Amino acid sequence: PFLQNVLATKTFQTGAAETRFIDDTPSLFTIKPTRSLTGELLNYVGEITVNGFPDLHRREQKYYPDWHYHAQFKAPAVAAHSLRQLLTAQGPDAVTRWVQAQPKVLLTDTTMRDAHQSLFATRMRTRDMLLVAPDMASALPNLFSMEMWGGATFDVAYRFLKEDPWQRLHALRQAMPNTLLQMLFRGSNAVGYQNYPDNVITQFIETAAKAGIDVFRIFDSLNWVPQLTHSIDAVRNTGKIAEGTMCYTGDILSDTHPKYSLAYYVNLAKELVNAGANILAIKDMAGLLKPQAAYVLVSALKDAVDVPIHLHTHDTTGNGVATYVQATRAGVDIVDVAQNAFSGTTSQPSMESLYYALSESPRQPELDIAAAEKINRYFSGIRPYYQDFSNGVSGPLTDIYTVQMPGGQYSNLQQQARSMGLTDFEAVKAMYAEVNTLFGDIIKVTPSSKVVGDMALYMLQNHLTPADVEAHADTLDLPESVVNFFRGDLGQPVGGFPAALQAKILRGSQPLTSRPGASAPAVDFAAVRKQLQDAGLAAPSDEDVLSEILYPTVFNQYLSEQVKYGPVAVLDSPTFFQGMRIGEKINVHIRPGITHIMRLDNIGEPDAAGMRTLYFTVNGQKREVQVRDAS
Ligand code: 3PY
Ligand code: ZN
Repeated sequence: PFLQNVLATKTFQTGAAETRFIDDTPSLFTIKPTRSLTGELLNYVGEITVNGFPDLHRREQKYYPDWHYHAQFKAPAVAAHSLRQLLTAQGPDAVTRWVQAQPKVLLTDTTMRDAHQSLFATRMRTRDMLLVAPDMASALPNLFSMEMWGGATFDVAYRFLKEDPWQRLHALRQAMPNTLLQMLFRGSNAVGYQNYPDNVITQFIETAAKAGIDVFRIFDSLNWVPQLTHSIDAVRNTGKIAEGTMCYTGDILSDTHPKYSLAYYVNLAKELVNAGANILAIKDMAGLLKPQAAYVLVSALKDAVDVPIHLHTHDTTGNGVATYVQATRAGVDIVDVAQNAFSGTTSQPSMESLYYALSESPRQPELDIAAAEKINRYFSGIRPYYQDFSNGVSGPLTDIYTVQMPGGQYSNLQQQARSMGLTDFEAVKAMYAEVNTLFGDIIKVTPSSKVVGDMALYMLQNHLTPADVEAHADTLDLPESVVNFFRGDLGQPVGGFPAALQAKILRGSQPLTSRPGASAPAVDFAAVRKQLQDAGLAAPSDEDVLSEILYPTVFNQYLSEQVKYGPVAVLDSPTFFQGMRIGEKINVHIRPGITHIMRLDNIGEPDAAGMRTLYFTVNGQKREVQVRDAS
């Protein structure tokens, strides 16, 4: 019963803003709503106004600096070489041949995925993407791709933004028809934190490809190739582009991390290309790849494999642009950058800075810099909406060269630590590095980075040293993620597990040495579909079924919140995150041709039961909403 209105409600998810694009694209609203749902939206606005957004301190909505964005780009001219059209017409090999034959370094724009994941805990809303997406496609027609999905965006969309990530994908697909859309895929962990059975991985890839993903960047959090091959095969079968990915850790030019030598990466690259990767990605998630190392690594890879090399870094340590310049000199084909306002520190290096850093280079990217700077005005305008979720990093963190914490983890672990009463993040970072050594110097990226983070917090909370853990691991109540890791649930780390520690942690039980996905029973999709139907979702799509499999609790919470609060994705971001001020008036563009004008007239005092009445005027009619004041 809680799902009665869900189908109607779900169709609103992309019904975003006052834009020509949205008005001109009625197919975003495939099912007509049966009623206006204003009451539900008022419930949401009332709740946030009184009690604040979950995880944020309640306070009155801020006043934002005035900002203006009037980019008037021409309608998306079909670029002379729309890679998306090339992929559709001739397949992935035609795209990679084109990339290799042209002389410039190409760019992937990560603003809509990794940049906000790494700066603002993944909170960028679909509405704020859709308002600029058609302009971005017009202004930046020569990008290799736009990374806008995958990683943490999937569950955060449902969990915190109360919107459907699949709808985001469909809407951006429509908004940028000639741009290759790229996602980050965690190999056997899909867009989750655990291994999934092979049939779930295949089904996810097929469904995402159908919904509009063109490039799948596939990585494994331990660089364990057997965990990648199934996903690479599945992507190849869809005719889309498979980027086989090596996660970079250590330092190839020093002997401090002997497992992660140049020879190690060259061999790994060959294995990935032999496994069918169309492109080879280097994923430097913590910003450890120094400029000269980038030169050496890319040069060696260009000699070793004959596919394009795509380099991803984070600017955490402050040398990102220098790393890209050296990689460009060595012949890297594609690099990942973000718009100025969403670049730097834990995010990607700036697109615009890199452009200027490569002045006079024959490989300087094809970029209309004035157009890019105009697009950047939009992102500068929305950035303050997300400031509350910032990780607080304001400059380079060179200690990350030793701590090796991924950009995307930096803010998450801070929040996790604070919630456990651990306020000294420097101590957390130091312990993180010690845990890494204790675990045998492993690759740290989602989800293996979470294992290291969980263990560091656990040790700090329990005042344990690495020596204590080595001595007493058989009696300690270790975090579940740590025990699962040592059991082999995430796969096998480079060089194997530290044997003595593993034996103690597992207390006699045998670890897995084979790929967990191979032995996991296949999921029965029909049964999951039936379960959703029984719960009241009339016609669950393949997308709904996958969401239910990956994130059952989060997905069900999302569905019931849709019933309670309606299509909250249509609200502007200041209202969505902070509610309304008394006297404030907002326009809510529900769907083409339907705009509600809402004003908050007053807020009553709490009654004996703690309920406040909020008085609104909606399209000239008085409306009241009751909200429990949780303070
Ligand atoms: C993710 O898996 O979400 C990442 O961005 C890893 O770097
Ligand atoms: Zn990243």
